Order: sequence, then structure tokens, then C-alpha cells
Amino acid sequence: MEDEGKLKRIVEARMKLKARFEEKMKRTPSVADNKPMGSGKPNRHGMPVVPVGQVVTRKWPVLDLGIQPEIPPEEWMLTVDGEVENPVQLSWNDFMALPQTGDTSDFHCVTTWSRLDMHWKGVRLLDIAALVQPKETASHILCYGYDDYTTNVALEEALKPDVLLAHTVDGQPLPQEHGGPVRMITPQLYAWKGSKWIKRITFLPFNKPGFWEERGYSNTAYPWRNDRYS
Ligand SMILES: Nc1nc2c(c(=O)[nH]1)N[C@H]1C(S)=C(S)[C@@H](COP(=O)(O)O)O[C@H]1N2
Ligand SMILES: [Mo]
Repeated sequence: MEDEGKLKRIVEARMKLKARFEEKMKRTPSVADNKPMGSGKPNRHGMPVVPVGQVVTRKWPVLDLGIQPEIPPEEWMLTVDGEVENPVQLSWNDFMALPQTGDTSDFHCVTTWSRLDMHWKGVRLLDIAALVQPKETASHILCYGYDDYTTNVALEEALKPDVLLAHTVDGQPLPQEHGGPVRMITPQLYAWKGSKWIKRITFLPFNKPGFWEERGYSNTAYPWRNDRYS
């Protein structure tokens, strides 16, 4: 009975969030644009599989700020705070006990490479949001990495079902150089919006630029609009 009540609350919280952001989500470019820029067949969310200006690579380049923090899973902690009803600190075990989602998606780096059909496993940002319950005023998240990287994402993008806090890629634990033990991925936005070695997610009632956004990168980062720099 306890569990049933808990499940009901989780589902209700998710449905409420979904309703709140559904209309905004429908208006996001990767859903709404009728002339998206790119080439190839439609991908999973209806956009040309290769966004404008991108080249498909089979390798997986590593991009970072010159630091690749080493965090053993048992020392990894995720803080989720800010404009929420129920801030949490999740240990590795807490995190792994949350609903787990597998998904296949593409990875588009602003430096013009794209890697297609990556198989990810992790926890949906949507499920984290349902847990902490963003206040009505929350509009964005700011994510922090253990390397002190930061990046901002609007909630109507962050709550899309393919936005994961991923711990597994192509069946293997996420390599440290790619942000393991846990990183975020944003398949419908350029990949810099997904913090590697994720440490903290703060919900905010306003937009706050992160590391690259402060240096002239786009706040919105829509690959099918060639929206790289602002
Ligand atoms: N913490 C952290 N996250 C980060 C970065 C970083 O330097 N630090 N670089 C970003 C950039 S610019 C890209 S393209 C992707 C690269 O991920 P990869 O190294 O796994 O290819 O991570 C993003 N997330
Ligand atoms: Mo990037």
C-alpha cells in the first residue's frame, strides 16, 4: 500500500509537470519548425537526421575544460535545489533506485560533429523534476559539473523525454573522459547543454548563462536553426 501511494504521487507529479510544459514544448523549434535546416531522413522527433553544418563522425571526440575529474560512484553526489518544493541530495544508490530509462539518440556538438544512434541509459530529467517538484515560478535549470562547468537549459527543453542523466552508453558504464559516472544529454540541443560529471542542478525563476553562454554561445542552442552563437 505504501508503495502504491508513492507511485501514485510520482505519476501525479509527472502528469502535472507535463501539462504545465506541454504547450511550451510544442512551440520549441525542434518540434514546431516546419522548415528545419539539415539533411537526411526525419529523425525520432521529426527533424532531418543531420542538422545544418554538421558532419557525421563514427569516433567520439572528447571536449572538456582541461580537467577530467575522477569521481568514484560511491563518492558521487547529485544536489537538486533552487526553485523547488522538495530539494534533494542523491547518492549513487539513491540515483540508481530512481526509474531507469533506456533511449537511443543523436549527439550534436557545436564544433560541427554529430554522432548518431547512441544507446543511453539513465534517469530522465523529467523524473528528477517530478521528485523535487519545481515551483510555478521555475523556468530554467543551471547545471554544474564537478569541473565547475555550468550550462543553462529552459525547462521546456530539459523536460523532454530524451533528456537523461546518463550513466551507461552503448551497454558500458559511461567512461570518465565522457563525463562518467553521470552526465546529462540533450539530444535536441547542441551537446554543450549536457554537463559531464554532473554535480548539481539548480532550478531558477530566470535564465542564467553558464560557462559558454557567458562567452557568446547561444542560450537556446537549436541545431536545426544553426543557433550556435549569440
Ligand atoms: N562538465 C563539463 N561538461 C561538458 C563540457 C565540459 O567541458 N565540462 N563540455 C561540453 C561540450 S562543449 C560538449 S560538445 C560535450 C562533449 O562531450 P564528450 O566529451 O563526451 O564528447 O560535453 C559538454 N559538457
Ligand atoms: Mo561542444
